[in-house]
Amino acid sequence: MSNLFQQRKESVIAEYEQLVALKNEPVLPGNGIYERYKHPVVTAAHTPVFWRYDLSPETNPYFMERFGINCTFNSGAIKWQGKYILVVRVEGNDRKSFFAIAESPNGIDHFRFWDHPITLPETSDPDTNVYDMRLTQHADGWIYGVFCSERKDPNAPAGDLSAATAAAGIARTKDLINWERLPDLKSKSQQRNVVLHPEFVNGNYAFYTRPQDGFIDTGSGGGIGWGLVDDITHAEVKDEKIINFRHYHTITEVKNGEGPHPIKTSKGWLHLAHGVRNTAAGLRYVLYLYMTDLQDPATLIAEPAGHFIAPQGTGIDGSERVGDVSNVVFSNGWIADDDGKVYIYYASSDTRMHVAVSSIDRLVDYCFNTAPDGYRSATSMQTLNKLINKNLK
Ligand code: BGC
Ligand code: BMA
Repeated sequence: MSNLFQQRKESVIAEYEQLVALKNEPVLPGNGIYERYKHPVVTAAHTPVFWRYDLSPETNPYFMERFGINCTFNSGAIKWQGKYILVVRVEGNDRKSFFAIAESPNGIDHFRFWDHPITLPETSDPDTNVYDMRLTQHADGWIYGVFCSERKDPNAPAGDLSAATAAAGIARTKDLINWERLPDLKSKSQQRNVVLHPEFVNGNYAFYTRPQDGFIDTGSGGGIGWGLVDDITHAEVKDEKIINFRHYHTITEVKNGEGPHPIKTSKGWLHLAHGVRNTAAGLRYVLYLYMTDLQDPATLIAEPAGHFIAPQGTGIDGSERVGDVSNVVFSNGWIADDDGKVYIYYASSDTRMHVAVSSIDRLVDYCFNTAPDGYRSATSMQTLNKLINKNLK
């Protein structure tokens, strides 16, 4: 065995072990709404060494990477058998993404991947790429993973290699190991950011949808939709109504979409979503919260103005603002723990995963006690003056 092989192998493994052993800590005092954590929780470097390297000196004498991992982001989340589980969107150097489970004992650090990525069965029309899985432990006893399935647009003109179609893929499992693939969701338009509501609604399954005009353009799509489905094994949304609208000159002007499924609280359903606006530097993705009625999850009851989490520069691990797709935060996973804590898992710039920690009480307080958008500079000023006057009285 060559010296080089042995040396490189030892230092690569040592670096990996050091990374997964790193203790995380909250960044204080923060804004009081949540605490960000100092280090990303999952990065490409958290993927096992035996995924990236051939460990045999005979076939890999230089100990070089044989399967490069480009990034790890947009993860679904669930608490499962006492462990904090992320279903991570892992993207290889070849731009294809797949799902893999990373597990932590405490939700904030020591995330380790399970040995194998998830084997996700294909349908008769194979996906080119799959990404952004939302996990739902449904009242029917299954854990569902709803994700985006992307395929080349069969009607693309010759020479157009970018035209694609997006649909909601559906898979389910009881053990997070064996997954059954169901037919993709049928609806009137393409779909991305589709999420399964955890409870039955009048005996039906309920989906949060995001109708869109094309692969990218949400155009007349209006916002986050809601539709009922009677048979999950042949899911079709026939009627979609918009429950959370996009608005001019807000953080959702260009697009929005549901994050993970909402959390049930005594004051209503607590939703996490993303909003997108366009800028001279490209699209800017931020996260926001809204609440809907406990009895009717499709009725909006509170929506604070503006973003809840936006990409930020943070300390030693570099800036959330910079990555493969810069100026993006995106979330499709959070965990409401038994003690009322909420672990919000978000990706920055399509590159790495972070956690912010809050509680149901704090997030509900934020939703009801942060003023809604008045849609004009003057109304924002009124909101601010009200607070200043109260404080200076
Ligand atoms: C990418 C997604 C992206 C989508 C729309 C897909 O090809 O994989 O990350 O959200 O395009 O831009
Ligand atoms: C999309 C999402 C994400 C991604 C974001 C920014 O529309 O579905 O996959 O994080 O764009 O690139």
